[in-house]
Amino acid sequence: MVDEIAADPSHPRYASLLMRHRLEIAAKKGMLADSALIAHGRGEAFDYLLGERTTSSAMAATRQALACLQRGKKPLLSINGNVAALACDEMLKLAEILRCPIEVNIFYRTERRMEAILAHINERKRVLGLDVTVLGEHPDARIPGLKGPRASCEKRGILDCDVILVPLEDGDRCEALVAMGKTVIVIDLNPLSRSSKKASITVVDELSRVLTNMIAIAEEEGVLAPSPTYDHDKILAQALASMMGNFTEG
Ligand code: PTJ
Repeated sequence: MVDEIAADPSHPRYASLLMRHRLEIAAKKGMLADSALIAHGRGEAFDYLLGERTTSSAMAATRQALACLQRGKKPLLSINGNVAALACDEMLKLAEILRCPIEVNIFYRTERRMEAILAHINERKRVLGLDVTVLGEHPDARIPGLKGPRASCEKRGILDCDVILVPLEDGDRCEALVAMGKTVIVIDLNPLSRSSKKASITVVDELSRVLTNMIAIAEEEGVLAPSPTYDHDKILAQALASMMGNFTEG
């Protein structure tokens, strides 16, 4: 049933059903954390309030994020279970455009999940014929200030990068990365989350929409210049106002 609906682009809930279907497939492959669907459901609820569209403040944040990634000395894209399930191809395409590595870095870390996620990414990389370095298999460093397996990372990847994109990130790790002096770019539909507040730049928009926008902008406009007047708190307040506006409009 879901297969049929997810395969029919004329269905009014096509985009949403497709994302759920991708999560179902990823769950069967052992890629997801037990709480992955809870996290997705929370994201869906915020996306409803947003009107399932990219707002002008989200687009401003997307452009600022892209500019910082393009101008970084060592940019890096971090990928977790949900991100690999929902937008693996887009992450790979963006990494190829930026000529930067991707690192698998998961919150609920197990060897089995790491293997399943890395296998999925490497398979999609092969199918798409992209030349992207995929890190995470051989962690040799730790993110300072974090305890447990979620601190594991690669020195040539997350430890040494200067600009990092961490979609759907947890608050602790976001704070730890900021404390390392990195420019931390979060994609999170919840403008009130700790990650959203603590990041250097937060895009309050749905993951696959953000990545599609970034790829299109990079292809059409080339390298962007960051705005010197970019205001993180103002962008978050505008995201929240967009949700409240939709709500009061009924
Ligand atoms: O694969 P792992 O082990 O790294 O775990 C990944 C999850 C996402 C399960 C883990 O990081 C987690 O529990 O995340 P949280 O704390 O639930 O935060 C996820 C945030 O992402 C929430 O604020 C959601 O609103 C938001 N979110 C969920 N789906 C999307 C999203 N934001 C943008 N696009 C989405 N598709």
